[in-house]
Amino acid sequence: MSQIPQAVRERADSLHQQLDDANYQYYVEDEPRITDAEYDTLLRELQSLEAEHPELKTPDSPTQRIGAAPAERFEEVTHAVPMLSLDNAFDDAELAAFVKRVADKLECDGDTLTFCCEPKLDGLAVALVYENGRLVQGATRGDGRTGEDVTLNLRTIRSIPLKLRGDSIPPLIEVRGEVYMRHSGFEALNARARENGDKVFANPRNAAAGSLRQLDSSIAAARPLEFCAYQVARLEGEDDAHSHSDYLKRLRTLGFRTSPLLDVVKGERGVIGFCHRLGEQREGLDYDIDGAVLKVDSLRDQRELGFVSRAPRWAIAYKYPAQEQTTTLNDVVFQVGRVGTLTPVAKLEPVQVAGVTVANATLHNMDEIERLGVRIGDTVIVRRAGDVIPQIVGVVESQRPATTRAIEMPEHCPVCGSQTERLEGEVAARCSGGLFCPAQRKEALKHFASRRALDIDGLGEKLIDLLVEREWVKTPADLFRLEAKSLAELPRLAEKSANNLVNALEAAKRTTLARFIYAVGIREVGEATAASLAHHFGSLQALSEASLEALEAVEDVGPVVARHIHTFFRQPHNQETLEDLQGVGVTWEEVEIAGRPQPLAGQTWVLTGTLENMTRDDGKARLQALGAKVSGSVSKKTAALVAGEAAGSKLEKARELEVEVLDESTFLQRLAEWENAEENQ
Ligand code: D41
Repeated sequence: MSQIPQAVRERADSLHQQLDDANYQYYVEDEPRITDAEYDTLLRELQSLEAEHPELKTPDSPTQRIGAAPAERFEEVTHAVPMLSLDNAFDDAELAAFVKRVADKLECDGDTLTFCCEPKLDGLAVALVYENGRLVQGATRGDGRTGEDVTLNLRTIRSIPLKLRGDSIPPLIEVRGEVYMRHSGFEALNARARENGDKVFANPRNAAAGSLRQLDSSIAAARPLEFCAYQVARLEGEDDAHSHSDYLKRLRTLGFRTSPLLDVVKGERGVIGFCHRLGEQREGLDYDIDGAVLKVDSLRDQRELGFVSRAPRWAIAYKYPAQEQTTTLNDVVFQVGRVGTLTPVAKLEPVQVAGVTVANATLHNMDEIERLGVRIGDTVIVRRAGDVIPQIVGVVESQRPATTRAIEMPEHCPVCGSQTERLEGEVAARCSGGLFCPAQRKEALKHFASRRALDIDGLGEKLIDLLVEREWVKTPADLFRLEAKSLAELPRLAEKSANNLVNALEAAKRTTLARFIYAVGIREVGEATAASLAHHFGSLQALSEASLEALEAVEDVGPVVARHIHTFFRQPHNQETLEDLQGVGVTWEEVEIAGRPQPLAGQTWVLTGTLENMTRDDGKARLQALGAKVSGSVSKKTAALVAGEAAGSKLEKARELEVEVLDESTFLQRLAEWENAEENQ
């Protein structure tokens, strides 16, 4: 065996330690101190040292998280201590009853009882056994008595220490916790699967379960799994814990992540308060929780309370209403959008999902239907999270009746009867009727009148539907020919609001070129692109005459959008509409284009999370129009991070690096200031 030079050994040890520390800072402390790129550089250096000197390659090396040779099957593992299940509580009264039961049994006052409260992660329970600080076995819960040996897969998870930290390492410890996947990791995984034409997962839990059950651990290694510890099931050696929360503290010092949201509270009020507070935070978390777990904190009390059947008397799971339910897909209808896009909408057997009755869900497009393999009559999984439109995320194929039927794209528009067409390379089919189709006419008018377009006050969706149905309005210009006298006859409009509407229409005639371009509804020309076009060309005339090459020269305009714009201005009926609008008095000031200032030139910005009032692409385009570069990752050079709802690791990183963080409303305000400064030039 070759002698390893001392310096090499020391360097390897130091790298090993730095990488372990980085994982600890990232996963346990939620405070990364080095970037992913720096981590990778250290890891590669260690890998190359180990390649030169294979003796350095110990089983607990950070390089050993890459997966091992595929197994043929998982071995069975009998849990030394059974993994219990939990009783459930579904409301405050059941929580109160739990506290009372515990207090009665202990013959004490419920208000003095201390509870350790944790979020209930929606993943998979696993048990990890460490001997003398080394991970020797990891198993799934299975039926609670026997599970499967998934050690090789668990070893790939960076938040599971391969070697325990600190200087009070027990000869034996069994740690239990949940393996789960964050939304950000899940979305990225599904996006990759979609690109490769692979099967996508219905939710993060299924993705985590599927990953943990991979016989080839190199596949598991590529999945963004995480681990959060919640119990010490066995411990030999020094043990001075008196409470569950003492154990959780010990777990942290040993190198495990425990929930940052856990809290120790007193009595019924404390427990109920925790569950409510957590419920409010739930939407904003980057991972799924399905409730809270409430545990009597004192270990002495736990021993006294003991178990009933397979569940401890000293703990309970408080369950939030499920965000997913199964129901029957009764039918699929097709809705016609502004540019004629036919969107399949699922008609469901009404079902309660997270407290709301759901009877419709979006199916996005035919590709999605094909991907899900869903048929009319199927039992489907519906998901409703937050305020988003309910979605169908999966099919229960085992419950498919013999009588299902395929979902077919209609050959004729359900609204106007025109032929439908599906163009090469597009996922959506469209009605070819154009503005002849009342559905498209309505949607086009709604868009035209909307706040970011011509902003016509008082012209709501219902009113537009009515105006189109009565055929009073066929084109946007018709709006400006409406008279207060006739409007006042409409069932929904009193004389006063008819007058107000006419005044609002008059006021809306004075607009900006950017708004006007956005309002006329060119395919794929959003607010930001419209603003770029207005600035670039300066006049409608110049824009309408621009060649494809000239259009593609505009920042943010690619070949597809350029073609849409080009085609739009070459349709005689669109030209007529534009002339007609100018004829009824819609005007704007020509935009000064030379020497446009770029207040953000030289700056790099990052957008993360969900924005409510714009898409991330729009935000990006508007920043770019101001001269900024927009990047996907936060670094020391980032000028500012815009953090929408449910921002995750990028936000953490920005805080760590003390990069300025803007919420959406501040961002909008700043954009408006900069953009107006430009317009006033
Ligand atoms: O987050 C969880 N899913 C979670 C599950 C948690 N935070 N704590 C838990 N505590 C227990 C006891 C009280 C038995 C130590 C649990 C579970 N059990 C559990 N998970 C699946 C079955 C039981």
